[in-house]
Amino acid sequence: MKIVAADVIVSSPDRNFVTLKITTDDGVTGLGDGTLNGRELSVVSYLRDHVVPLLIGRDPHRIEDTWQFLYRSAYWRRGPVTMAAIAAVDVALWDIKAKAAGMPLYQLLGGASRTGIMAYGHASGRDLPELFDSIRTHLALGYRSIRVQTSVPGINAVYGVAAQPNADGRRYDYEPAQRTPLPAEEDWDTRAYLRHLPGVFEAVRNEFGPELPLLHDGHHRMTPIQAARLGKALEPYDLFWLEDCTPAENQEALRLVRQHTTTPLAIGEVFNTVWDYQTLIREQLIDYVRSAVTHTGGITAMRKLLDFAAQYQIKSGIHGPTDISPVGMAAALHLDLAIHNFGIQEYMPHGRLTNEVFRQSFTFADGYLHPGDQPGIGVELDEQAAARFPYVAAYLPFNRLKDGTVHDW
Ligand code: KDG
Ligand code: MG
Repeated sequence: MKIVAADVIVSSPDRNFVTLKITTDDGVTGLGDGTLNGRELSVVSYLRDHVVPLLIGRDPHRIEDTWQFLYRSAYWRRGPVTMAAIAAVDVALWDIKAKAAGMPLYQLLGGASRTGIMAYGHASGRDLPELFDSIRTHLALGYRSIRVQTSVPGINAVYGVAAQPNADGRRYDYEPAQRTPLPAEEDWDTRAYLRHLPGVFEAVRNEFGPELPLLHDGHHRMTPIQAARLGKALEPYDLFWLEDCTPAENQEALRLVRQHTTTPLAIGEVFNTVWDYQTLIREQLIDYVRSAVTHTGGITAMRKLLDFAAQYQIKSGIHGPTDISPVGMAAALHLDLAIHNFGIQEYMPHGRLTNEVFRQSFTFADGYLHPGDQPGIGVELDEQAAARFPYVAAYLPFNRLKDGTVHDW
């Protein structure tokens, strides 16, 4: 088999997606996701200008060799753009291999280790009644694990809270990337957040009881000592995890957090290689790996990362917001089903237009996802539908403190 074409398709049904379609001389096609929220066109150029010419004529079955070739021959290693581009190629090649084998991808990864993939949904509210309604809605939809995000008095717009007004007054509706010429400015106050959040979790536990797994995303905003304090304050409410409590480029910082709290920690959605986790995993400073297949070099690299984590009883919590396309999501689900150290999968259903462009075989029922049993990863791209939605520039917001200082968003 030989690769005869590799096309980069950019579409913006509900939001921007970058999809790589690889075609072989046998007419088998494979899809990979290279979407990097707010920086999509840099991956498009990396693929079109620098990777596609290298793929033509290669044997699509040589996945490990292609991964190593793309990673090492660039000389310039790592980084979100490079690793998203490599991920797109890697997942497309696994899709082709599984289609050629006539099997769903999870079978090639060792077969199913479980019958379903526990997913968590995103509940949020501007106040407690709205938050409780959102949790009830998610429970009614079948979710059995729930992420809780809430507005904070004194802060105008907080990450992860649907229905709050945007900087420009429009409804936020979760999706943080906005189709505006400049990034929207949001505000932040860590002390107000630390004062408010434990009371919210106390109220949620009182209302919904002790059993429901609850998660929370700190979205990189605390210093290590602030994160330690929050983890400790949340201990009575038995969180499934506290995510991205600090900006984790500084892996050593997690030692301090860990010394002070037994709240489980999840980190890594902005990471893109196993090296970002070396200290975190070796010293058991985290409990869950948050990388996305789309941003961390694909199935090949994620499998190695999660096998490394498994040696330290650290589990998966693969990133799955709506800026991961259905292709990236499907790839994650095959891995989730196959690995032993699965923890939980983030799941935010895509919008109607996205589902018109990407036809998916994966299912969600009773709190559990399943990738389906179609050969390959189980996603088809409707290119005519995709062409109806051209790229629209969009940016993630950024934060400023009260005195105007830029803060982590
Ligand atoms: O593009 C940014 C989003 O992927 C990120 O803000 C989502 O933190 C996130 C999450 O946990 O899903
Ligand atoms: Mg997150």
